[in-house]
Amino acid sequence: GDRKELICSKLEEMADNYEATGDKWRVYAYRKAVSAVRSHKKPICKFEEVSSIPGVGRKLGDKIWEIVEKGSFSKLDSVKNSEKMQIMNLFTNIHGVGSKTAEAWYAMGHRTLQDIKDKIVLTGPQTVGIDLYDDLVLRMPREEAAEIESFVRGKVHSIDPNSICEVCGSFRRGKPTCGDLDLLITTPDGVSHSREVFQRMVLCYSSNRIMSPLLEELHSIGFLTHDLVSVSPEKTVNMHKYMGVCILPAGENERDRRHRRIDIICVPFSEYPCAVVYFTGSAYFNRSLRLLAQRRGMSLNEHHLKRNVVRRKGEKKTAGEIIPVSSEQELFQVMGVPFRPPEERDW
Ligand code: DCP
Ligand code: MG
Ligand code: MN
Repeated sequence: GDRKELICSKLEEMADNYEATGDKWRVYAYRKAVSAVRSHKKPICKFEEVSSIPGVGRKLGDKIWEIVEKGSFSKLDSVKNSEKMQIMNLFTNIHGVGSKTAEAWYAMGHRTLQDIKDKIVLTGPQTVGIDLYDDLVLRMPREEAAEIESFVRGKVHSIDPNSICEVCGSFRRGKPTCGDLDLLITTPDGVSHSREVFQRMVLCYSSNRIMSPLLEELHSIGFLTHDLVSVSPEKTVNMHKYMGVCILPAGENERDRRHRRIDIICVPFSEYPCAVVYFTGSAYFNRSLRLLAQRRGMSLNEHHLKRNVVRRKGEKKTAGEIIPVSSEQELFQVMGVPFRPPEERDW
């Protein structure tokens, strides 16, 4: 029979292990292979079928074939069972802890969350990450993400009915589970091609009149329970950014609610299209899109698309000029890339 789901879950697990050790290239290769196998239309029953899948090299092909033949993946089993890997996974699953920090803690002899609590001076976000470990380690079902989204959207619109509140991230890409909820807020200003000074005024308006009261209300009703990062536009470039933890009010029939991660950003209307594309991701897709822009003498980030950017040895020689775009579609079009719906933006 077809073993696609088994193959994908084993490769995905291996990618997670490599992520915990900081092996970015292997993470990339394994994730890419997972998506290649997923989108492969025919069942995988013969070795030739494995090696014919684009994006699967010979080495990974052998591994996939082992899973098809034996139903198991010996390399995964040995890596997964190693004490070090289990602890690296434990540590990197703490919010705010990457592979380098985990590695350092391991080298210092720490082995459990209790060791970390007792012996490490943690950052604010890491403290939240440990306190809420059992909740934050889980991805939430799409349905719950939708509930959170409509809850916050309701609050946003009661503050300003004209503002736009768009859910981005993995939710917008149609994923069945989400690591967090990513919300983007903006207010139409009717003058989207206006000067930068004006845009900043508009952002400060949204930030003061929408974001600040929104966050205050969400805190006061107990929906936002912990803050991770909060950066207002005075400190950052044209973006009000909030990262935190929320919990939905318990309904009549729900089991106990869990804490969930939420990110909310607020941007000026003129930057909305670039911000939506950035915040929708995936991070891999964003990287490809930026590289593509570079090859065409443009540059793309979460704020702008620019033209006439001259680079020498990767270094920018001219800053270029902003190309105003009014929608996602227009952004793709100006870049000369066929439009891709969010569901097709994993790569
Ligand atoms: N992003 C990016 N580069 C990063 C981090 C984020 O380009 N290093 C962009 C693309 C992501 C989006 O921001 O899709 C949201 O970031 P998340 O970390 O919330 O990632 P996702 O929503 O895609 O996945 P998850 O379900 O794990 O939250
Ligand atoms: Mg997300
Ligand atoms: Mn996020």
